[in-house]
Parts: sequence; structure tokens; C-alpha cells
Amino acid sequence: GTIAIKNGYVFDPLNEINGEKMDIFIRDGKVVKELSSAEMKEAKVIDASGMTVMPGGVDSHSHVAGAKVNAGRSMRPEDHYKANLNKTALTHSGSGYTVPSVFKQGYDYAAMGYTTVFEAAVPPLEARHTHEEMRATPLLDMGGYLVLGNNFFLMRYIRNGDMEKAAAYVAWMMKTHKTYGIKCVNPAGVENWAWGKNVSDLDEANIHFEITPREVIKGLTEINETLGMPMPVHLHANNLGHPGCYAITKDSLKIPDGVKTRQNMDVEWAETKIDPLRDRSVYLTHLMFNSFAGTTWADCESGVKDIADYINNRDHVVIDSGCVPFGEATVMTGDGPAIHDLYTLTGNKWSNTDIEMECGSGVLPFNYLKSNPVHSLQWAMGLECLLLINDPWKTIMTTDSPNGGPFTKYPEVMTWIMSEAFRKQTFGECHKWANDRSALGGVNRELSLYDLAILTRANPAKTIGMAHRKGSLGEGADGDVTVYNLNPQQLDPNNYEALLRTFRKAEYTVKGGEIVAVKGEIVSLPEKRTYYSEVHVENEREKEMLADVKEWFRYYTLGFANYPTPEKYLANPTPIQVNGE
Ligand code: MFN
Ligand code: ZN
Ligand code: ZN
Repeated sequence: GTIAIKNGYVFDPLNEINGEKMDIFIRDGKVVKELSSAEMKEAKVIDASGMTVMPGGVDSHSHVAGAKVNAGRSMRPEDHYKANLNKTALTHSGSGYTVPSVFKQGYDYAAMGYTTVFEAAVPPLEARHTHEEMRATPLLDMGGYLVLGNNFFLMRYIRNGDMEKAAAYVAWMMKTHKTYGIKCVNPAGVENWAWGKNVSDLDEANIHFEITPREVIKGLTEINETLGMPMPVHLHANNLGHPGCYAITKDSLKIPDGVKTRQNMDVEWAETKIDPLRDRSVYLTHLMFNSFAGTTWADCESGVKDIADYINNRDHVVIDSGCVPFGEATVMTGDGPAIHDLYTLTGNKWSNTDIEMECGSGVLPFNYLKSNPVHSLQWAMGLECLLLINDPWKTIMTTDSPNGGPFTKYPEVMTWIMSEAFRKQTFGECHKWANDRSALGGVNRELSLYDLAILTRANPAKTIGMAHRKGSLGEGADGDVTVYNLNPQQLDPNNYEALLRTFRKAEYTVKGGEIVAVKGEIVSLPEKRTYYSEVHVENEREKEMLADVKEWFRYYTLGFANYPTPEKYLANPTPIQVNGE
């Protein structure tokens, strides 16, 4: 589409534009400097006078597609009653509050101004299912991270120091499953879950493979940089959700310190003022869930300050928060033992699957209550993750949807980080542990619209290596734009009701130069894309590695030829060419 968005206050951190009143032009789906007068006559025009204009929202960690998300949908009929959506002439019907149907999740994200969402965890053997659901999710450009932290081949190669084959294997797995980056969930620990066990410290070797979490993290970060991957290793650290786990989280972050980043992709860069190349060697996810101090739930407290101090002093780490906005959630993760712990704690119904023993996953409904001391502390800790780390370019706003709460609660999180008055309001409603056992009460920082654009657009895009297209309104970027009905000149953080209203429904969501949502109503359904990394390594090396894989495939429950996901499973497959050596 061709469109002019006129007279808005633009917040575009990748181009250092901070509330400047200006016009944004899009031709054939891409941002351009200007339109000719002939083109202007044909173009759609949005009058954004007195409004806030940002790049389309980018979610770099959300659980939206694949086996465990679908298990969540099928095991929670009660969740379907909590939200439903009638069909219109244009849109499909849908239901589900914490685990919405594929249609509803696409519409709901777009209504809030989001246009790009990456699925947080794709088990290799479930890649086809994941792609089918991504393809069926309307409006969003998507991609997924491949779960490799307990992969048989990698554990064996890394333990034997066979790093060339390990790298060739990762390259081959990315193109075989059409995935985008390396995900590492509870390294070495999920393998032990096959015996009903876990690992508890970085130097505890697991059963049979005899490899430690430290060796897996070190190995995967090295492989990631050898291959020149678009994004850093995406780490879900060990001991998630255990009181005291903040220590192992901090020690895990020290492992990739000093690893030299090498992002080597063949893309046309959008014009940006800030170096869009990545400088982080690790992207730690849902920091909140990995930051408990103390020894039991009775004496637990926030450990976020300690980790934030570390991150403030180093430059190789970027995190997403995993905020808890209170209320219904569905916890789902590739970390089987972590969900089992929550099952023994709550007695809630749960589901657990080993996927050919390479991944274990679990799902369990969870309700975060303002009356519960620990849940209130978790609310405070999630916001600490975003407010105690000083440099906004080290943080990304998420709820680890739907683990901390559904993504439809993002407006609440945005408002809490922008408004101390809103935080005070919530402190008054929730359990006193939120204040007594965290540092949040002493924080008076209020993020600006520019900061917000970093945490929800520029930084997720930059972190995952998508800044050439996403999170930017620079020339050549995708024409994805959010217009909020909010006049920055009249922004009043004390009027948090107004902020909540603003963020719940974007005035306009523009995707690829087409208006897709107006005041929360879906008005068009243009095509979408799926990104994955096509990593190139030497043929010889791939051949040697494949001989090993084929040998072991005799033990798999499916044939080697059925392993790959063909391109036809993807909506507009868009490979990113990566020069892997
Ligand atoms: C990652 O995968 C991902 O992870 C994310 O819910 C996830 O009772 C999965 O409910 C959690 N305990 C407590 O609330 C506190 C303890 C209790 C006690 O036993 O002492 N204390 C009190 O009740 C205080 C009483 C006094 C007072 O101050 O009021 C439990 C409970 C819990 C806590 C349970 N924990 C789990 C949290 C972890 C991980 C959720 C989700 C997680 C999801 N993504 O006079 C007075 O004032 C009286 C004071 C009171 C008194 O002393 O009696 C994807 O990969
Ligand atoms: Zn996780
Ligand atoms: Zn997650």
C-alpha cells in the first residue's frame, strides 16, 4: 500500500527521533523519504495531528503457536468462555482469554498496534505444527526459535569438543525446521526430566550425556557467533521459579561475557542512525521468573536488584521482563520440571509431554492474585526488571505471554512503567510483600514515550536482528506503524486511566502500508510473512554431520525424510541468508 501519515509526533528511537512532528510516507509497503505529488493524489492519508506515531509493535518472546500452546487451548475449555469474538464479514470468529485461537490472537495483537511476533519455543519435531499455526495467525509477521538446549546431537558434539559438526548441525536444523534463532531452555536439565529429575547447578552433569549447563551455554553461544546468527542465544536459565534461583541466573550471564559477537547476514539495511548490528551475546528471557532470592516461598524476596546491578555494569546482556499483570494466566514452557514443581505446589490440572526426549514441555493454568504475597512480589519484580536496568536498550517489555499473563495486558504493563501513580495505586491493592520484599517502592523512574518505543519496538527488533525491517521508520523499513490517540504535549503520567485507554486500542495500526485496524476494529487482512534463518556452511561439513544424524535416526519414531518442514507450511517464507563461516 501507499500511505501518508501526516503531522503526528513521531517516536522512532532507531533513528533518534524523539517526538518530532513529521510525516511518514510508505510506498509499496516500505517506508520512503517522500511521495511524488502524483503519488500523493493516489495515497491514503491519515491525519495524525495531536497523536503519537511509533513503528509497529514487535514482540520478541510470546507463546503463540505449536504443540504446547495448542495443548493449553484444548485443556482449558473454561478459558474459552472468558473471551469470545463474533465473526464479521471480514474476520473469523474466535475465543480464548489466555490462550486465544489463532485468529483471535492475530486480531488482538493488531488492535493494540503490534505487527510482528516471534514464537518463543519451537521443538524440532513440532515445527510443522508450529508453522501451521503461525501461518493461520492473521496479520502478524512471525518467526520461531528452535529449542536446542537439550538436543542429543548437540550435547554429544559439544561434550566431545566437536564444534565444527555442532555448528553444521545447528545450521542444518535452522533450515530444516525453518526457524530463526537458537533457544536454550533449562540447559542439560530438561534431559534429566526423562528420568523425572532436573539439574540444580551450573556444574552438575546430567545423566548419560554427562554434560553440564555451563558447557551447554558456552557451546551454544560459541556456535551462535561462529555461524553469525541474526540474534544472540535466547536463554531460559536453569532453576526457573525456585526461591534462590537469581544466583544461577547471574552466573549463567557470566558465561557468554567476552564472547565476541558476529552477526553476519545478507540483508538490505534500512537507513538507521543507530548501529543496528547486535552487540549482545546473550538474550535472557523472562528475567522475573529467574530472579527469586531467599530459600523457600515463605522467605523469598526479589533478587532483581542484584542482577540489574550486574547488567548495568556489563554490555553483553539484553533481557525481556516476563511481567505479571495479575489475573488468569496459562503457564507453558519447554521446561518440564519447572511446570511439575508448579503442579505439586498448586495441584492444578497439568499436561506434560516429552517430545522424542529432546524437549519436555508442560502446561498448567495459573491465577496470579493480588491477595497472594508471592504473586504480588512477582508483579513488583517484573517491573523492577524494566526499571532497575538503566539502559532501555538492554530491556524488552513482555509478560512471557501467557505465562505471566496474556499479551492483551500489555497496556497495563506499559502504564505501570510510565506512571508512578499507577504503581502506587496497585501497591495499595495488592499484598504488602510487593513493597516489603522488592525495591520497586523506592523507584520513581517514569519511562517516556521514547523509552516505551525502545522497549516495545526498537529494541526487540534490534535484539533479534530484524532492525533492517522492523521497529524502525527509517527509509527502507517495513511500513508498519502504530498511531496512538495520545498527544505527547499533554501526556500526564498521573492520569493513568487515559494511558490505559490509549494503549488498549491503537487509533490506527498500519501493516506494510495498509491500514489493518482502526480503534481496535480489524479493517483489512493483508498477507503476512514468516522469517527463518538459512545458514550456509561448507557442503563437506554438512555431509559428515548428516552421516551421524542419519545413523541415529534409526531410533526416531519418524523417518528422516519426514523430518523437515517444507516451505509450503509457511506464509510467504522469507529466509534470512546467514553466512555461517
Ligand atoms: C517460563 O514457565 C515459565 O512460573 C514461567 O505461588 C512459568 O500460599 C513457567 O500460595 C510462581 N506461598 C506464598 O504465597 C507465601 C508463603 C506463605 C507462607 O507459607 O508463609 N506466606 C504467607 O502466606 C504470608 C502470610 C503473612 C502475610 O504477610 O500476609 C504460596 C501460597 C507461589 C507461592 C505459593 N509460588 C509460585 C510462584 C513461580 C514460577 C509462579 C509461576 C512460575 C511460571 N516461560 O498479621 C499479619 O499481617 C499476618 C501476616 C501473614 C501471616 O504471617 O500469617 C516459558 O518458558
Ligand atoms: Zn522460557
Ligand atoms: Zn516463554
